[in-house]
Amino acid sequence: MIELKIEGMTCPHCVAAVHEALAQVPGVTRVVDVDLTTGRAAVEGDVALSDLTAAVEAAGYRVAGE
Ligand SMILES: [Cu+2]
Repeated sequence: MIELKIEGMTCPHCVAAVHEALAQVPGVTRVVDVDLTTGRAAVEGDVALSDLTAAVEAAGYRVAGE
């Protein structure tokens, strides 16, 4: 499982957008969680963190520490 911290989510619509963005990254088999309050996201699959970060940024959000 790969965990990342998302910045910029302010409402359930943001959570849905991030969930969708992560789910569409090749190699992701499951989006385990995207939490609005903590910003925590977790995905399963064989995928590079950089690809997840790129997808999150393309959706208009940021990954903490990247
Ligand atoms: Cu929102």
